[in-house]
Amino acid sequence: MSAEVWGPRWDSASGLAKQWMEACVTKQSLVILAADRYTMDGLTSLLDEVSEYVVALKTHVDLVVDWTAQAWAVFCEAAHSHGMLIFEDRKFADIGKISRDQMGGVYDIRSWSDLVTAHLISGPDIVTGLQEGWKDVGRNGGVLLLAQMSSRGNLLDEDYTDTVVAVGKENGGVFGFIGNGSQPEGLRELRKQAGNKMIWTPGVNLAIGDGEMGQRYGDPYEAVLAGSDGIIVGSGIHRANDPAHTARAYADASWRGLLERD
Ligand code: 5BU
Repeated sequence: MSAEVWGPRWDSASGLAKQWMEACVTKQSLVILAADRYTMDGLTSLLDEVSEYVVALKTHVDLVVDWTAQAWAVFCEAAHSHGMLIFEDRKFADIGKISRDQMGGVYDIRSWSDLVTAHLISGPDIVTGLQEGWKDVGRNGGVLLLAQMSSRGNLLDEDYTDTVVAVGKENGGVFGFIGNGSQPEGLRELRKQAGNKMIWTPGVNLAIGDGEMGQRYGDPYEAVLAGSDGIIVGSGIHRANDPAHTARAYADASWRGLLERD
């Protein structure tokens, strides 16, 4: 089944990419939940409600007002036990050495994250630094480089995207790229360049159009058809009246896209 739905990329995938592809097939979903809730209780109840349809949990650890290391460890353990990858959307951007050290610190991201985001603006050593961070605690992880963003007026133009992809696709520490889910044409181009790397896309919502403060939304099914391997959904799920029912709708749309794409 996995080889059928993922095509030739299945055979050449390994490590976290293969784990992701397999978990998507198990849950028949490509949904990454952007769990942008601000309390541990809010996060925990959201996770309980939607875990059946969610394949990765995207966090902003510094949003949580009552964060403690112990409560966070329990929360991460729950996500892992539901077969999810944990993805801290930290958008690292510093030099390699500081990025490595920022994987530790108060939040100790290296000890619970499987994936993190980074800008490539400071150069390729950021990927080395982040990988060293995971190595420091005997864990493996993967970096998602921001090749595009979903917000209007962002400065990641086509030349920048091309450079990020050219550098990132040759780097074993790079799991994949963030693409703009609101623009299928741009995603199609990104897919052509990205080789075997993953493309995960924020800026998707079943209600397409403009979001808050410059966020833009495209249709999740269209994003997968255009080349997205994972749809990042935040408010579309966590603000829904019935998050479980809605998460299922996103899972179905993403899975249908994967089955139908060439
Ligand atoms: P939303 O509620 O579905 O709009 O949440 C989107 C999430 O994805 C939110 O956590 C952002 O930090 C994240 N995001 C994004 O919206 N756009 C981007 O280009 C990147 C991340 Br990178």
